[in-house]
Amino acid sequence: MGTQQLTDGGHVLIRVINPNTTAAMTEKIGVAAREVALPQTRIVATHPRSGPVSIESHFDEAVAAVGVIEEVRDGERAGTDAYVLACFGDPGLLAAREITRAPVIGIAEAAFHMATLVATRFSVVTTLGRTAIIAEHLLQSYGFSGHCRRVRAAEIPVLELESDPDAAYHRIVEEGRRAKAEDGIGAIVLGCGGMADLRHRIAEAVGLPVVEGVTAAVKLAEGLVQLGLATSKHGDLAHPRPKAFTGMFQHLGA
Ligand code: 2AL
Repeated sequence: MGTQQLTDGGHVLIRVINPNTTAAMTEKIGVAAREVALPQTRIVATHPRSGPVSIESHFDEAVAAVGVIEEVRDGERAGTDAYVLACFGDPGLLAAREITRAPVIGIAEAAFHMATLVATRFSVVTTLGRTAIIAEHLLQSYGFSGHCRRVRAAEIPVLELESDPDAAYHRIVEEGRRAKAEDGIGAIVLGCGGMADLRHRIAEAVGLPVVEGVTAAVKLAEGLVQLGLATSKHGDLAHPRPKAFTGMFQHLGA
């Protein structure tokens, strides 16, 4: 079990799933995860075989969630100890928890939790204004609305974090500085998995604690494994009732 794995020299296998299919972003997310992981943690960074190249709409999220499920099914065959869902909408989070006993941590929920441990109030800086509602819904459903002053958008499409990272960095810093001046907050939460590599530079430029979800989620996942805490199989997170699925989803059925 987990406690032993972290104390007896055994490895802990964390599968960090980038729910979009852009390989360069998966690579970047894997690097950030490894930078903060314990020496005995093995990080496998993956993305679905099929799905959107970036996730910045409800439509993208719905399709990406199926890819996340496929990735967790693959992870189960590989003996995964914990999963991180590295997209800020946490797509497919509860469905993923239903099909594994291993902890599954979304980067938005991880970042919200950690931000409340270092500041009374925070603001989120995300990518496009149209996706702010996704973060706002999560804040509400996770119970963090009272801690978040504002979800701000740098108005950068997700893939611009890959194609023009310097311009993206400057836009995020600009918005972070505005948040610091106007929102009455103590910390910034970065609202996209593709911002993982920018966390130190942004924290330095804005002059506030910056909570980044991929790194936060890896540390929470390690903690849960070390404590031997698994996803509850009592109640709604129990394995889904076996049933047939038809057509292109036949392989997901019993
Ligand atoms: C994201 C994210 O983290 N990855 C992605 O493709 N879209 N979320 C966001 N708000 O931009």
